[in-house]
Amino acid sequence: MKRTWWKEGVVYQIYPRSYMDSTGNGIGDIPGIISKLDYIKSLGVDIIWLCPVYESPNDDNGYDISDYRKISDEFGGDTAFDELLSEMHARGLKLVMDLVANHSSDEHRWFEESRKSKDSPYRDYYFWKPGKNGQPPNNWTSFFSGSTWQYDELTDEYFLHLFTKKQPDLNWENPKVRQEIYDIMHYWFRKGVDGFRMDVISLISKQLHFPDAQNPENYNKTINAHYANGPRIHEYLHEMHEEVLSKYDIMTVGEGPGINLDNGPLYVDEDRKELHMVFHFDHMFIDNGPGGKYDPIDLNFIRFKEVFSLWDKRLKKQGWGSIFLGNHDFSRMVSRFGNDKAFREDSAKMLAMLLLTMRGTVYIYQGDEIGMTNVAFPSIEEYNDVETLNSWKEAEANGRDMNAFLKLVHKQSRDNARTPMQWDDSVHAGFTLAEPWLKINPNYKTINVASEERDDNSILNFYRKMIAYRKSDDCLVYGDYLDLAPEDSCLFAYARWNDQNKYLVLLNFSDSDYAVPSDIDTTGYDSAISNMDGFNGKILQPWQGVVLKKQS
Ligand code: ISL
Repeated sequence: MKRTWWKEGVVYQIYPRSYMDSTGNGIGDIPGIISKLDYIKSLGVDIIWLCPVYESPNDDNGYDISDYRKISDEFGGDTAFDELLSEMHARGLKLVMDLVANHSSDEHRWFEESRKSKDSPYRDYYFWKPGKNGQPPNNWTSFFSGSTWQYDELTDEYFLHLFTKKQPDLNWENPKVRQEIYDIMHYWFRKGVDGFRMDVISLISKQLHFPDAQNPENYNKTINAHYANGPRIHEYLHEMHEEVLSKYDIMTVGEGPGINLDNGPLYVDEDRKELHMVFHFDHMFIDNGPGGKYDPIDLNFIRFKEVFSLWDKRLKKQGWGSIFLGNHDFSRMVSRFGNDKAFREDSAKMLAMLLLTMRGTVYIYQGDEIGMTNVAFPSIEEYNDVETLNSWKEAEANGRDMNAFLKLVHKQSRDNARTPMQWDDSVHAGFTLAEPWLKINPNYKTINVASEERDDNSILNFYRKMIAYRKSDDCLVYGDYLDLAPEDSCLFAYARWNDQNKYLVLLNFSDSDYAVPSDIDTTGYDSAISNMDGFNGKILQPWQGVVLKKQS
C-alpha cells in the first residue's frame, strides 16, 4: 500500500456561509475562516475542504457557479482567498476546493450564450432538446423535485438540469467543455490549491438517448439506472487524470450518488489513474425508504456496520476509502447515529472514535467536533435549503399531512448541518453581529466552542485527543481491519493490526450497559483510550467506546 499525505491527513470540512462572519452581514466569509485558522490547526487536522466559494447567485448556496475563476465578493473576493491559502500553507494546512463541474449556474456566461440561439457556439455546452408533444423530452425528475427539463421560449427547446433549473448540466461530450474544466483546474492548482472534492462527479457522463425512467417513483433506482455512472465516465476521469491531475501533488475525492461497491474501485483503483478517493453514500442513505429521504426507514445497525466492512474489503487492494458520518447535505451525525439527548456528549465522542480508528482518510464536518445537533425550526419559513423547500412544495401538492412532513424536515433537512457554527454563548453564538442568514440552533448557549475549550472533558478536547492518537501510530491509518461481531445488534467491535501492533476497538451503540461477548478476548490488551473512565474488560457503559492495544 503506497503511503501518501492524503491518506494520513485528517480533513476538516468547512461550509463557508456558516463558519464565521467577519463583516457583520450575517453571512460567513473567508476572512472569518482566516480568523479561525489557529483554532482549526489546534484540532490537529491537516487539510481543509472548503465548500464552494466561487461567484454564484446562490440558488444552491454556491453549488451553482457563475464564474469558476472568481471568488465571490460576498466571501471576500480573490484577495481574501489568496490570503487564506498563504495563511493556511504557513501553518502547514492544505486546501482542497470544491469542483462543481456537472453543472454551472444559468448565470454563467456559457449558459447565457448557449440560450441565445440554436447556432450559438456555446449551444453544445449544455443539453438542449425539443419537447415531445408539448411535454418535456422524457420523464426524469430532478434531485430537487420536478422535471429535469426546463422549457426555454427563446428557442422553443428544453435544457437538462438534474438539480435546480438554475443549475443546467454541462455537456461533457463536448471536448471544449472538458478543456474548459481542465483549464479551470490548472488555474487553481497553479495558484497552489492542494486538491479537489468533485461534486456529483458520478453524473457527468449522460445516457445520450435519454430513455424514460421505468420506475420514476423509486428515485434511487432511477439514479442508478439513468443518471449515474454513464457510459463515458471513466474515460473522462482518466483523461482528466492525464491532462491535469497527474501533473501535481494533489488529492482528489469524487462525490456521488450511484457510486457503489461494484463500480467504486473503477474510480479509485490506483492502476486505472482516475481519482484517489470517492464519497459513497451506502451508510448515509441507510435510513432512506423507496421514496427517498422523506420516506425514512429505521436505521439498520447491522447493515451500517456491514457497509464499513464491505467497503474496506473492496478497497484494500484497489484504492483508498473515505471515512465520514456527516457533511453539509445530511443531518447532524450525533443526531443520526448517536443519541443527541441523554447521551449527546458520550455518543458524540464515541462516534469520533469510530471515525478516527477506521482505515481510510477521515473527514470531519464543522461543528461535529463540538457535538452540534439537528435543529427543529417551528415553521418551514425558517428553512433555507432549496432541496427542503422544493420537497415541501411537492409534499403540499401531493396532499401530504404537512404537520407530519414538518417532523420529517426536522429529521432530514440539509439545514440541520448548515446552521451557523456555535462559537460562544453571546448573541448569535459569536458567529455574527447581524441577523444570521440561517437561524442559529437555540442550543448554542450550552453547546459552543468557548465552553468546550474550558472543559478538559469536552467533546472538542476529546477530538483533539483522538486525532493525536490516530496520528501516533500509522497502524490506525494503514493497518488491516476486521469486524469481530458483525451480527451483534449493539456492539461495533473490530480489530486493526499490522506487523508491529494490534488494536481492538469496542463501541457500544446503545443506551444501556453492554457485556462484551465472551468470544472477544481482551486478555493481553491494555486500555489505551476511551471516551469515559472505567472499563473492566467486560462491561461497556452506554455509548462507551474503548480502544485496547495489545501489550508488546
Ligand atoms: O443532498 C443529498 C441528500 O440529502 C444528496 O442527494 C445530494 O443532492 C447529492 O449528494 C449531491 O450533492 C452535491 O451536489 C448538489 C449540492 O446541492 C450538494 O450540496 C452537493 O454536496 C448539487 O450541486
